Formats: sequence, C-alpha cells, structure tokens
Amino acid sequence: MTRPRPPLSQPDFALPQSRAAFARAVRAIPGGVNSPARAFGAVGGEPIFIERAAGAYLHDIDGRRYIDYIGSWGPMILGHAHPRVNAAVADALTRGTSFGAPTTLEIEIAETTARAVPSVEKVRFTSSGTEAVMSAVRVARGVTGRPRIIKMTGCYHGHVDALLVQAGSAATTLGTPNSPGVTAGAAVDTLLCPFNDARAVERVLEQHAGQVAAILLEPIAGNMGLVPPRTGYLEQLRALADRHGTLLIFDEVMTGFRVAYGGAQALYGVTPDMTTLGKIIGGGLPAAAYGGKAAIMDQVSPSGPIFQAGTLSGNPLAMAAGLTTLEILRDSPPYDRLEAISARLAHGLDEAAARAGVPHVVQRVGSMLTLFFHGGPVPDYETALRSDTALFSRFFWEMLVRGVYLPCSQFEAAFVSAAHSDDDIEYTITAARESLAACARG
Ligand code: HOZ
Repeated sequence: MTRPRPPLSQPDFALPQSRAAFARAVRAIPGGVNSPARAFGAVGGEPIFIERAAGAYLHDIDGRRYIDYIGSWGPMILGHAHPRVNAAVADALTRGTSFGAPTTLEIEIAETTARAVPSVEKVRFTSSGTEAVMSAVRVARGVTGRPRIIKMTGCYHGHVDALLVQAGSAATTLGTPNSPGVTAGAAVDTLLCPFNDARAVERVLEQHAGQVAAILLEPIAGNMGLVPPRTGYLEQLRALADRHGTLLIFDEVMTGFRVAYGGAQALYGVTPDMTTLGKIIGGGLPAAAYGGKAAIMDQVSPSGPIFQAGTLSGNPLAMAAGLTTLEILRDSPPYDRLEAISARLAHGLDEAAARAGVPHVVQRVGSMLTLFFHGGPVPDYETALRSDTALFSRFFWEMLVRGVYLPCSQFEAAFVSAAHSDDDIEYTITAARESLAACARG
C-alpha cells in the first residue's frame, strides 16, 4: 500500500492552496461552503478543498492524501470513483442528462429498492434526503388527516422547517438547533421525545390522542454521533404506532443499504410504514427516495391527491449510479467484511483512548461509528452533548495531520467503506494511538 505522507507536526500543516481557495470561497458563498457540515467550524479551522478522490482516499488541492472516513457523509460505501459506477454514469451521459420524462432505469431502481427494503412496496424518487423526508411527512399527514409529528431530539432529517427543532448534525455543531426563519407555526406540530425513550413517546401519544400522524426517527441515530437503538426500542415504537393509528417512519437516509442491504429495518426486524432513503441509493449523485406500503404511496399524485414533484427527480445519471451501486451491494455483498474491519477499527480506537487515559466510548453499528469523548454509554442527545468537544477538536487535527480525515464534528458518524484495506485500518489505529497520546500530553 502507498502510505499517506509521514506525520507532520501541526505548525507544519500548511495548506496554502486550500487557504487561498477558502478566502476566495467566503467572498462568493456563505461561509465558503455549500453545506455547513463540511465547514470545519466545530473543530476551529478552515475546510480542506478536495481535488479528487479514489477508493478510500481523498486528495486535496495541496497534493496531500487522506484516508477518508466521511465517504461524502455516507454515500460512498464502495469507495470513491468505483469503476463500475463510473462506467454506468459515463454510459448514461452519452444518452443525455435529463429528460423531464420517465425512463426504464427508474423502474429498475424502484423494483430493486422494493426487493431490498422490507417496508417498501412502492417508492418515489427525489433529489435530496431533505425532500424525501419532507414528502414522507406530508404523505403521513395526508393519509392520516392528522397534523402532528413526533421527532426525537438529536435526530436530523435534513433542513425541513418543521424538523429543524433540536436537530443533530450541523444544526448541533453550529449551536443553532432552532434556525431563524423557522416560524413558530412551522414547528408547532413537531413534538419532541428523547431518543431511546419509548415511554416518552407513549406519554406524548396519550396527551395528543388522535393528533399524531407519524413517529419519525433515524432507527440508528447517526447525526448526534452514532447512537444505536436500545434493545426493544424500535419494537416498542412499532407497537405504539399500531395502537394509536400513527404511522412509523424510519429515516434510513444514512442507514439504508449501509448497516445491511435492507437497512436498519432488516437488521432489527422491525418494519415501518414508510421509509426515507438517500445517500447510497444515489451512488454518489444527488438522489433520494421515500416509500412504503402501496396503499399509502398510492395517495401520492398523480395516483392520489397528495402533491409532490421535482424536475430532476429520477435523474438518469443519478439513477444509473444508484442502480449500479445497489446491484454491486446485492450481488457481491461487502457487509461481512465491512463488519470485520469496522469492528477492528472500533476496537483499536477504544484501546488507543484507554491507553491514553481519555474518558471515552466507541459506539458502532456495522460500518458506522463514533468515538465519543464521554466516559460512558451515549444513549441520547442530552448525553452526547456532554462529550468533550475541545478534546475532539484536538484529536481531529492530530488525525488530519497524520493523513486521516474524520468527520469534523463530535456529532457525526464516521463511515467505513469496502475500499478501506486492512492496512488503512491498521494505519488509522496507529495514528489514533499517536494522536490520543499527544492529546493526553496536553
Ligand atoms: N446528513 C449529513 C451529515 N450529518 C449532512 C451532510 C451535509 O449537510 O452536508
């Protein structure tokens, strides 16, 4: 394996090209970025500008290479620039980039999705996860005739107005969980419960009897750092939804095709009424989807009265990338190897932090994981917020100078891909040992 460049000390970590690009970017783009999650604000620095990526590696415009554990925040489960995915996109490109009319590719990916994901009988494609969740919530309200949604604190569902309340990911990272511009009216029907607390959901359903259209959650929370569901939690939510005539919506934008081919619902054996998908389903291009039982999805326009649309929905390039990615995952499942190398990484991080005497816990499901600088299990958002974010920032930079690119916030999950080699994992563990020892020295 070609190793990343040898460790540098932080003062030598000069990235003049990225620095210049960022100075130029902030003059043209708010904060210099097109999504706050990538701004490095939480770790006290400026973002690195990427020139290209291949396999498990990112290459920046200063000529440095990093082992990538962001994977575009989830989509790149096969690694970057996978030859078969690239070939499918190149082939689609020769036939045109957008038609505003249906293609058979859309049927193929819809059928493939329905075969993979237990809850999905019919599926509608959108361009982003935000759109998918916004649409699923509209459908839930439309079919139940009820206004309210139960959301879990620290879960993030894109930047849907009604769901930007106690939201994780960059909304937490930047300390603005309730965004200006979200009116009280937009959020008034959003009812909050702690993640992993089914009793709280039960109480809210009783208080608002007949009012709640849906219980919405990430079945494995990935936007407050990685927080798995407690044993029985998802089953309890399923039973509560059934008892109260409420729909259960799993936001599997992150976990779909990631923790198992059929997502978290296949892993835990709990079937929601509706599911949102994104990231992997677009194979690295902008695509997302929402789906569920046919009786529910047939309420969507034009077969039903609930309106939802999009000029670039089902875009042929995105469908080609997504379909090819799903076919590879189905025909050559990487999940056993992902489990093995992710377990090795989690164990190595845990050992490195223990050796450095740093309070910590590593939480992981499949190839998603977070090293929390918190001395004990993190079952919910309130606990996640008690993590040592200053230590996280220090650790992040120590890893970066050693050529390891982690999510730039304590409140994000890291993603392992099928392109990560055993050597990449061992290198990362060694880097973590050195980094945490440096952090412990102060
Ligand atoms: N869901 C992504 C990570 N939490 C957000 C990515 C982004 O906003 O750029």
